Amino acid sequence: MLSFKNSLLEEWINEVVKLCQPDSIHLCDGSQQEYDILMQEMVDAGMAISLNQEKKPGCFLFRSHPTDVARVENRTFIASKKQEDAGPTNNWVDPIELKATMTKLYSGCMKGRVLYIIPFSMGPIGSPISKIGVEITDSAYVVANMRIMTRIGNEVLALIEEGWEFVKCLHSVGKPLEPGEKDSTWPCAPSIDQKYISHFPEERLIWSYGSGYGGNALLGKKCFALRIACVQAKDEGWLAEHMLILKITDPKGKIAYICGAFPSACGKTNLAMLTPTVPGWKVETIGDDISWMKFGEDGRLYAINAESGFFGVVPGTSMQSNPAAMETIQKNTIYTNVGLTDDGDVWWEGSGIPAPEHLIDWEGNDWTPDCGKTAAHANARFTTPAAQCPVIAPEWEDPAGVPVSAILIGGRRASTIPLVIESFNWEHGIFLGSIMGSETTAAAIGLAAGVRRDPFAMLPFMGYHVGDYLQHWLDIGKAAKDPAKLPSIYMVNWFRKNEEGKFIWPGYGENSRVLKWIVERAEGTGEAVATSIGNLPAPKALDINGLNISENDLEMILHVDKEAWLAEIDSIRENFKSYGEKLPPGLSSQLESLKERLS
Ligand code: GTP
Ligand code: SPV
Ligand code: MN
Repeated sequence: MLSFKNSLLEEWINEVVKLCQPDSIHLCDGSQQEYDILMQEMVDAGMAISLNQEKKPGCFLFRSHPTDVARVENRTFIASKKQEDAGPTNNWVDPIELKATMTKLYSGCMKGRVLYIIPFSMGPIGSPISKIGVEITDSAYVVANMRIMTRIGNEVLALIEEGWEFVKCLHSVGKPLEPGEKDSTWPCAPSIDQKYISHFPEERLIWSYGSGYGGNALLGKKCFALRIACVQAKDEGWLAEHMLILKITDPKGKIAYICGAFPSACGKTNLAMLTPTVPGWKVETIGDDISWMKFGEDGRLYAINAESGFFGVVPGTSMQSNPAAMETIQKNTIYTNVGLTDDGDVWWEGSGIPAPEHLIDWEGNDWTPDCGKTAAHANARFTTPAAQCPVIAPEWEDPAGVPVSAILIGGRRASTIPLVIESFNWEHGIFLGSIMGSETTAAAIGLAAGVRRDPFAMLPFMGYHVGDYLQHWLDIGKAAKDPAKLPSIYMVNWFRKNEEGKFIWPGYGENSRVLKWIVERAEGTGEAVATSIGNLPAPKALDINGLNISENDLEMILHVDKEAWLAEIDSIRENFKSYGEKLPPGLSSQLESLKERLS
């Protein structure tokens, strides 16, 4: 029996211990020494590879099981008491039934393993916007990743002992060990239908079983900071969103903070760390994945980064595309599912470094450039401390957060959506957020290719009914003391393609040209033309000085394709219909007005 001053914590932990039957228990203090010991144990057990210490000091490589490589959306459940509260976009199971199923799985599931207790804070410890969780897990890999991605250990436990509320997060890889059985290098449940990523929103409870990867297992991230937190946010009048946060400084030194919602693997990390190509402008990072926003005393929305590390997509990361990320991941970084070179370094596709003649691929097999397979998995990830990022903003951990001037929303759209659209007003902005779509990526397993609607990039992360979620965004607008202080909302699209299937817009650092126009709009100097879909940059308002783009291409990415938009309207209407009665009426009338403006 473990004992704590906080009786809720004590009861819960002892209940879990009794159910899961671990061999031993480890309460994480969060120290460097603890991290080092865990890493050494995993290296000794053959689960981790310590990389070449001269090239990559403090870095490790893990290879996951080939079936356990990304989030599993079809095994992710919102078990609210009533099905209608989960809504049409979530997998719902009755909580009593789900608990019965999972209790059987959890029975004895930690046999032969250590049960780790991780007290963690999402957001700076003690900030009025932060919240606390406790993850119980049987994975040392999870402990190591949580230590980078969140603030863990004694300081957080002290707050819980003082009586702070905490979210209960239970995780098991789902692979108990028989006496004497040798562990595998990446234990997980043997089949996909034994994996459960379950959320009980009314109880603020998470039960995850069977996967050790990313958002399935690091429960502070998508499970808590988005799916549970967005329910808390609705109840308490704030926002928990899948957004990067960046700081931008203009040549005169004027600062603005911008949040951006993009679906998984659609460019948040890259945008958050961008190196502007427009002279005199500077971008610094506050966060790259999760933004929690609350109204401040002055009536503005203030955002914090809920995390303290980056769990970023590796393939495509290079000195060309994202030098700041490249610099960040040279030390103290965990790599999962990339290639291992013969000299103990890492390699991946799109690294900008020529492929070595031989390496060991992410599945542990010999690899040569002509072998027909990629060395890294498409959803290979780095886990790296945010504090190491060369462009992290000094105020990134300010407990008060940063005041948000603009919100970007965008996905991967080969056609239809122009480079940037400014919303007419808050309600129109929420409408644009509600109709967001994106081509699917490798960040989740088993998604059909093609465009899917992904409102505010939250489709896989909404802990409640999509209609109520969109209504909450509208309510936030109504709750603003001074509507003029609400952030302006912009839809962007870096991914429009030409007839040859090539991206028209160069993207990455060149996206600073769009940010510049947005900042100038806020300052009152940027010029726009009103169109049927929203305000677009006036001719010449977008700074393309020094950019190698043809007139024709520029026209194409700023063009309002009426035919395509009319087709889009039909598809949006279908989608809205699937939301049922809870679709906010304001959004259907936005759709009808759009149709009128287009015809
Ligand atoms: P999650 O961590 O899954 O939430 O992803 P993310 O939204 O942070 O995406 P990330 O920045 O890691 O980018 C994912 C992929 O998109 C990478 O392969 C990038 O190279 C690519 N990408 C990012 N920005 C751009 C851009 O401006 N243009 C183009 N063409 N590709 C981009
Ligand atoms: C995403 O898929 O949006 C991610 C990676 O940020 S994961 O943490 O696995 O969800
Ligand atoms: Mn993400």
